[in-house]
Amino acid sequence: MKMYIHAIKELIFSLSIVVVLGLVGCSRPDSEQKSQTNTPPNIIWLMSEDISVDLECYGMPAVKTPYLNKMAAQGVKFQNCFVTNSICSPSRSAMLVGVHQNKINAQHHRSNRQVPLAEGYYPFTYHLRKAGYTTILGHHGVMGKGRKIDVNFKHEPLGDWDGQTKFGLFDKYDTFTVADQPFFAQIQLKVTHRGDWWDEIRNQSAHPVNPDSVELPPYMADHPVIRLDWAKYLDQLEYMDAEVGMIFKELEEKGLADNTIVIFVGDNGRCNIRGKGYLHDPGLRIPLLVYDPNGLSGQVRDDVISATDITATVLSYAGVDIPDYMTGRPIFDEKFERSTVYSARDLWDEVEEQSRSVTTQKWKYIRNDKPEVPFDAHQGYLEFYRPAVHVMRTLKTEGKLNASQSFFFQDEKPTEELYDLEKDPYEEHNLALNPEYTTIVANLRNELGAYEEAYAPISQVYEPITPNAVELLEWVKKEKPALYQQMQEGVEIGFQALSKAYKQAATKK
Ligand SMILES: [Ca+2]
Repeated sequence: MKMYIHAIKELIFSLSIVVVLGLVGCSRPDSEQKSQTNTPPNIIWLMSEDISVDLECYGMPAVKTPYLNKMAAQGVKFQNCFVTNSICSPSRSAMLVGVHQNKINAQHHRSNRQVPLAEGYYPFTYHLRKAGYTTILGHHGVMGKGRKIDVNFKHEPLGDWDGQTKFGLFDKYDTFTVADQPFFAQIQLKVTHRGDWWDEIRNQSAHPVNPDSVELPPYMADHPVIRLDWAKYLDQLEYMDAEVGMIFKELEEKGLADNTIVIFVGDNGRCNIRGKGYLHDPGLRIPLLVYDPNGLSGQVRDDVISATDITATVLSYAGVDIPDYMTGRPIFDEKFERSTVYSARDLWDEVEEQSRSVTTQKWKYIRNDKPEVPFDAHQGYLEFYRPAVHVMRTLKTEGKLNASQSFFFQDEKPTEELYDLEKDPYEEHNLALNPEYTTIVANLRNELGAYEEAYAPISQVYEPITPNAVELLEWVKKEKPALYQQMQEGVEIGFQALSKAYKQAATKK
């Protein structure tokens, strides 16, 4: 079968050379020429970790992202693209199958890693491979090589897939070549994920972002530690932007630029207050840029897009019929129509959570089924990674937070939230209990109920991986009191290094 696909690919490739050569010397107008070749396009899916719409081309002050700006200017920029869950693995699970994660029972973070996908569901790479694509994971030139998968069903990075005994997602790692055509490459841009490298990236930057130039959202306290943390985040975005530039350069050098579509997205929102882990705007709204050398240029779209639509779009570019089971739809299809995105937040490490939301272009409705779990849930892992939370907890005890800033630190969550995203983009005014909006709340509540029914999990199996962050935090508190104190002051004390030290200490015992 593999041989057969390979032979077909070689045939398609040689035919495409004939087609291309055949065009030389013709005097058709440009636009007509573009639609003449039937060569399937190569597709590159770049996925940056933990970012909201914080790029220069989305209006973020103090950050310079020239390569992504160029992508936006020469491609299509989506203003209202939302993930279906604001944490890595559920969001990635949804994108890899093109189906809302709740429907395939992949909603609990880092769970069900030994449970095969239900019958009839496939990772989208399965369809691409059937259509003759070489599927590639990662890239030799990006930090950590960009091979993260992190999905909540049984899988292997490489190898064949039949969903019963074979669970491979990709054909190979790291490098796309002319001979791989048509190819699909998914490249993870990890630098933007919080990690021990953030300081190093900032220190090595020729133009570190000036903390005085950043603009903080109003729900964050204006404090030097928070400004510096924000500047560091923007430094990582700049590094990531350069990685994007490097990939475009490689496409040019290898002569692949004219037939390679590049899609850029985030996998969930920024790791900060109201971001990753929350159904508020910074958690759900991700950048989406699509650059098609033979497609639309300089377009901006305001309609709502679900991250699962990106998956369907990739299949559509590859000429694959969209499987009936998919909840995503191709965004460039003339019949594309979406007015709402359904998102959910469930388990994350030790924090049992259940919140659901419906987002439209104008409205965001959230239903919190566990209001007793506060937004600031003191989650072990996040204690290492949220300088702003530590600083703002202190400011709260000193009575120095305003209403918008205190919202995140309430003892309980509201049961329902409603925000007017057009008038109140920072979601500072919860309208859910305002009698003027009763009808809107009722309609969105119904809409959410319909989604819950349509996307009800096909199975209730639920096997989470036990996280070690809670024990690690206890250990740091007991064995490294000075570091623990620094953490309370907003210093990122290094989760990875401490995790290693803790494991070593545990082995010695
Ligand atoms: Ca992520």
